[in-house]
Amino acid sequence: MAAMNQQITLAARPVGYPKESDFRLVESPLPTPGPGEILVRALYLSVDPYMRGRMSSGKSYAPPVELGGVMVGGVVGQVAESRHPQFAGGEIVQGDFGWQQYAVSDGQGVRKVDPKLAPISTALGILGMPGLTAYFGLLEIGKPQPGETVVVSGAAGTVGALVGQIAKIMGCHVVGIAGTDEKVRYVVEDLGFDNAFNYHSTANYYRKLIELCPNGIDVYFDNVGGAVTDAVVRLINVRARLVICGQISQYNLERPEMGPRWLWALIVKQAKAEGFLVFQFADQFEQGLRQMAQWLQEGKLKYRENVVRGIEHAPRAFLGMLKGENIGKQLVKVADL
Ligand code: NAP
Ligand code: FER
Repeated sequence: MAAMNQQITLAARPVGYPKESDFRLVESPLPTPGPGEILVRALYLSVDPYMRGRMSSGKSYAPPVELGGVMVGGVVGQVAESRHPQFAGGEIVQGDFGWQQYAVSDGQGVRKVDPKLAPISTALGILGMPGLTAYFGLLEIGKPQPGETVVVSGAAGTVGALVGQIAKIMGCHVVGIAGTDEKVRYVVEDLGFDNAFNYHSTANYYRKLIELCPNGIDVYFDNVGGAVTDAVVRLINVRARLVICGQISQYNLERPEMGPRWLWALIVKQAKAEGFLVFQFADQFEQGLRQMAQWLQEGKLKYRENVVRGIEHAPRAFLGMLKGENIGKQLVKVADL
């Protein structure tokens, strides 16, 4: 029997929270690379919040996944066959190959991964898109200064955990907001945040923030939006910077909540709220990755991963990530090196 390629496709466009039945595991014939192409064997699939947006039909920075199409996603894999002059068989690469065991690529947007630098899975986390999001979002848009107070929501997540640690490197007072007591302990005890609180068990976010941010808030790195953000904004200082990175509290709502009612605070505090997409910094990615790798090697940055094994578990891992069930970057291991 010919070798087959297992893929996870989009079976239905979700309404509200996605369900496992919105995905389908299918088998298709193994693709073969043509001239100038490579065949990549997936080792790790990434699971990220932005994928929720790509499951809906609405227009965004990238087209939606088609019904029946392979789910999008970053992948770390090995070149199984190369007919491309710049890639050799056996090399480790990272690219947007989607949730499938094998993919053919013309090499566009494919990055070589150095297995000696760090574990190859980090190319989807700390040394990949989420790491770059934390790095450029905080430093280029948040512009944290020593002694300032930085608050980060989604604090124990892939991006948030790095934002807090980079803010500590910059000499800031760092307060995190996360969804469980274990996550709160993780960011304070393991990652060195000054303080954190659990937004599920805290009744009054505003009062808690007054207690944890006695000098007000200079930089807010927002991963979540909603009521958490409403409370943070009431405490911003003059010339504060609000970095709008994500709004995950809104991604699975059937009807989005009311928009922000806090723009008045931006006037009074002469503050700035700025949204960004990590890709706008593409021409600086190399420098960002170099700096993140150096901090990692110096032991100044820590990270965690939550790895499930088997492509058939990718949908479950994705749904779990959206609900905050994991600590650390969620990955799906598809094959051994
Ligand atoms: P992540 O934080 O590792 O995982 C998502 C986390 O969101 C969950 O662990 C959960 O943690 C939290 N969450 C889920 N529902 C929530 C709700 N209703 N309210 C508050 N928190 C909720 O994911 P990530 O990859 O690091 O991404 C973090 C954010 O950055 C996302 O909003 C993502 O869309 C955004 N992002 C933006 C860019 C960009 O270019 N702008 C790039 C990458 C990521 P809890 O247990 O704490 O609730
Ligand atoms: C993300 C959330 C949203 C992300 C990108 C977007 C790369 C962009 C959304 C849009 O353009 O509609 O986590 O990560």
